[in-house]
Amino acid sequence: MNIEKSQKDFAAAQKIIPGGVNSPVRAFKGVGGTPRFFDHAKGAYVTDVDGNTYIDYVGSWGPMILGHAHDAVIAGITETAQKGVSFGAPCELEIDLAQMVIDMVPSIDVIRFVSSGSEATMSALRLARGFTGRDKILKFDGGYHGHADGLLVKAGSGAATFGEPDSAGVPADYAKLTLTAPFQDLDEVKRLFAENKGEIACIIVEPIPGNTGVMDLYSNGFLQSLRDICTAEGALLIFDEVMCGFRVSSGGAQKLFNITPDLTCLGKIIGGGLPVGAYGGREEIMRKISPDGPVYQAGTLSGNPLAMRAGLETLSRLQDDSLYADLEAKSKRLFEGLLAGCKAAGVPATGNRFGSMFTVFFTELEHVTCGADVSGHCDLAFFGKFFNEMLNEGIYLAPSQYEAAFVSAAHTDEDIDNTIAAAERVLAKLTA
Ligand code: KE4
Repeated sequence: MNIEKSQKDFAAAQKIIPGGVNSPVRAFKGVGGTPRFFDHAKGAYVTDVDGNTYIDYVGSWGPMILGHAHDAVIAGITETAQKGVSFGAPCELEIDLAQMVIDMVPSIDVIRFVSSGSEATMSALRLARGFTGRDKILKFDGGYHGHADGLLVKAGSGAATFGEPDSAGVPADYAKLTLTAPFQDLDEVKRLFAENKGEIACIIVEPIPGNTGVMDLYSNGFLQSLRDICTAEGALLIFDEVMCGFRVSSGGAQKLFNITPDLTCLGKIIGGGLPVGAYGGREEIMRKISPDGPVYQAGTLSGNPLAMRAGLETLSRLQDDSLYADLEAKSKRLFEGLLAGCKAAGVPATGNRFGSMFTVFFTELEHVTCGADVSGHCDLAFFGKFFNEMLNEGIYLAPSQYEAAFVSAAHTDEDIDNTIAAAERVLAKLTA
């Protein structure tokens, strides 16, 4: 496969942009090789600057659930752009998208738009602290909620369990306000609440984690237990649905599981590929947000008409449950086909899937249930080889074992068949 232009572009980009990318995972550090520079995309396909076309399972990390450059989304953006892309003042499109999200996500009475998932979670945490008057927050190892300082924290070593910064530049004293626990570890969650009685403002959790690979927190009742603990402790339960919101159902994971959070963070799909994030929840909580209340949050481009129109054209096509039935059927077939291919090739693998988001893990484990299972028991080197061989076969997967694959409405049965066939060839080659 000729990738000369991507190689040249990458060399040029690295001179003037950190790592040559504007978001670290894109640099292929986890898998090796040269990141592809894309020229255009349509439906289920992306085409790089060398003219190579791939079946895309990244979908811009989730937003492209309808497929790339959907005709109606492009038409809507084009029409709105002619009338101005940002006013820095209210516009009716903000009301339209707010109402659409509120109709789709019953736990949201009031919503505020921002411009990224990170802004949504950062704002939701400040709101939880402002509403409860408490300073500490609890997140989970392997839970990713964007790059706000207090969220770049992993489990602290030793019994202290105070967080340690996951990134340079995060003050240790600040990170200490972030408590962490492993996924599935209810005893640790209860211990932290007992040890920090009345001090924890919220739990923030991806109801379907997708940033340490896809995890299942629902089947064993863990998610419901978090709901019960927050209710009992007077802490807020924040569902970070930036990735799974509108991905697994028209009302996100909370509709699928029938578990009601106090606040929900959204992003990705809600903007249809343009920069939109949002946070919302019960009226009594959201009215604490400026200018109604004392919790400040602001944004120059929040609610701009162009991004609002992209979100409206996308979400309006997700009201139809038959779309989710189609996504479920295609994703199930792909997921099971990949695992069957691994089994046939004698490659130990397992996986987790909810709707059109899934992860296949190369591991001897029967189930992968938490971040430690991935970091300690998955063959990351084999994943890197598999990723690059699939790339050469024209299949674009997420460049990390810690990510999810996304199927879109634009993927055809033929795309699924071709992907499974490519995986079978790659697995045979890697085990020869
Ligand atoms: P953004 O600031 O990247 O829009 O959203 C942050 C975020 C918050 N919450 C969840 C559950 C998320 O998955 C994300 C971002 N997801 C990653 C993919 N694992 C974005 C890709 C990237 O970082 O480049």
